[in-house]
Amino acid sequence: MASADVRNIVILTGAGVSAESGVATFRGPDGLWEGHRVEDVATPEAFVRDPALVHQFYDARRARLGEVEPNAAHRALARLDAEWPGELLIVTQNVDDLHERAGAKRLLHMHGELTSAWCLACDERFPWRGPMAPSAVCPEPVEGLSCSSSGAREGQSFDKLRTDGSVNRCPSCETVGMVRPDIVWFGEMPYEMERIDEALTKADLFVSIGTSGAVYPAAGFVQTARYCGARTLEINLEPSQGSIFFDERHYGPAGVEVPKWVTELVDNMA
Ligand code: BV8
Repeated sequence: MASADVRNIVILTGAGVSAESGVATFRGPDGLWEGHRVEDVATPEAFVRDPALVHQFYDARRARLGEVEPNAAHRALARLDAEWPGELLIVTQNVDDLHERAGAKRLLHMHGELTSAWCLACDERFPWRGPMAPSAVCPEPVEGLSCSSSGAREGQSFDKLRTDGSVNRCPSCETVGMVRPDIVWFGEMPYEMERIDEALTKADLFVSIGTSGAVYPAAGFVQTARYCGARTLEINLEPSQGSIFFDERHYGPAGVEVPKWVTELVDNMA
């Protein structure tokens, strides 16, 4: 695909782009998600039914971020982002922070982020690190030291925390127990759909990387892009559920195929 006539690019990524970093993909061989049925951990109903289980599930995935690093696919996309003179938007379904840790800037998380929290009492969103489960308490206070390790925000004094010990406290309205993961669950509206649609309608090239094409509306983006005249490329370990909609397909590990594709594109840039 000659890059000469390509100006505006939209790249959709899924769990496959983080697989080589050791982040579990969506559905394991047993169809379960890290041992859980999706409906038990990634739906608003599940959060009402068993918030402790949902917090435990996301606290574990948030902690895992500290044990993984971006891989060659993340780095190649960050390079393309830095060097591409035309429009470029990386739309990720992933809630991990590996794209931005690799340096990608023109990036949006349509399904939310593990490192972000949402207070249901005051509707504020804010960065979050560490556990969020209301049962998780702050470690014994040490004079003058902020307990960033346990989810409290920088500079937040201890005194207030000691009142109930829970880390699940909103930094802006101080409500305890109403902070939830800032993640788009099934049945909830994905983030920034207008911005995504606008980029899809202007795209000359739509590229899908490491996604099974099983979850909508993301799985429908290729058809929107095609309908608006874009050329379409799939890079995946195996054909996805939407592979018939792609003009070109590169099958193999993202850590190999993505750097190859980026080098070809950048080297042939006009
Ligand atoms: C909504 C956050 C209203 C949580 C996620 C139309 C038809 C049917 C159903 C629906 C429909 N429209 C809506 C639905 C319902 C539902 C849905 O799609 N259900 C599916 C299961 C049938 N969708 C929703 O509920 C969405 N909301 O529709 O709201 C609306 C309607 C219209 C317009 C706007 C709004 C919300 C969905 C979002 C749910 N949240 N994530 C969390 O992560 O904790 S979805 C989650 O699952 C991921 O974010 C991702 O989106 C999806 C997983 O898919 P993949 O990332 O593709 O991962 P998977 O493991 O499946 O595949 C990995 C692929 O990588 C494989 O192909 C593999 O071969 C490949 N691979 C593996 N290793 C490598 C590799 N490739 C390259 N290299 C490797 N090394």
